[in-house]
Amino acid sequence: MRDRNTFPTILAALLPPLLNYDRPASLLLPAPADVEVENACMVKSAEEIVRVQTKMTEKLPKDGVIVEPKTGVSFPSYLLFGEPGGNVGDKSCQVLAGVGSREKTLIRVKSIMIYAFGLYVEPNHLRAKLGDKYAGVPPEELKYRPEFYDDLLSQGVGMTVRLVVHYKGLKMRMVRSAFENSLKMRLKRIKGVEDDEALHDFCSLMSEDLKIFQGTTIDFRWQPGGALLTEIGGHKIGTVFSHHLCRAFFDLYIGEKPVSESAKYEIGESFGRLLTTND
Ligand code: DAO
Repeated sequence: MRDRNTFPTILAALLPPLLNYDRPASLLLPAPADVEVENACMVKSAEEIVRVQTKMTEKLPKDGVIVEPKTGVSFPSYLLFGEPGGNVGDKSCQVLAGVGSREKTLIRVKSIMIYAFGLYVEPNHLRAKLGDKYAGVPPEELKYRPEFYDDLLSQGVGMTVRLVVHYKGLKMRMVRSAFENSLKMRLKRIKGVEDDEALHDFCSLMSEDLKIFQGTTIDFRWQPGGALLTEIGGHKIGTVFSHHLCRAFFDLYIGEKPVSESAKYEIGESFGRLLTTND
């Protein structure tokens, strides 16, 4: 039988008219049953989510957002998932655990700010996967334990990284090639080979036809079952099934040599707080 992790497939390709695609919407296949969010945090009220988020990060969202200080980019304190227009009570949520920014140095002197990012987590999923092992460990201590991040990455906790483009000259081909290089190195460490079909599928989603601008959001969501969903400007671009790819992707933000060390520890501490509170 074909193992989904060995033979990753792009399962979905949604074709937003705004993004100038002309592939038929019938290419969108239903997700397999095990992609349903287990232990999903179903929404009771927006106030309740904000309360959980505030406890977790000790940052008070102002007008429902938290601002990344270096870029001034605002991140909503939570993301809701479910049918568009459906009841709020039928949606699941992820809460913001930390924010950071990505700088690159050009020709060794000039530093440019490429994007800001925020990492969101599904609180009940995190507790279900790692509560038994880490509840009670002080968050300020937990954030420095490499084993904690290894567990987060190997357990496949439901998380989303949202990038918000800051650099005005950014093109999709630059994003694709930067991800390809960064992910190859991480796959080599995780899987022993630097290239695979999933990475190829993932990079092929980032077509040059997709136009991005300052302020465009790019979401990468790790879904149960080892699925990496990409959305650009709120439009689903595709899903690639591969545990190794999901792990390599999130390793960029909470693994070894992360994009921003301060953001990684902020996120780790927030996760620690979530594991020690019960709501
Ligand atoms: O942060 O390493 C990473 C992941 C991907 C970065 C995507 C954007 C990089 C663009 C570089 C442009 C340089 C002018």
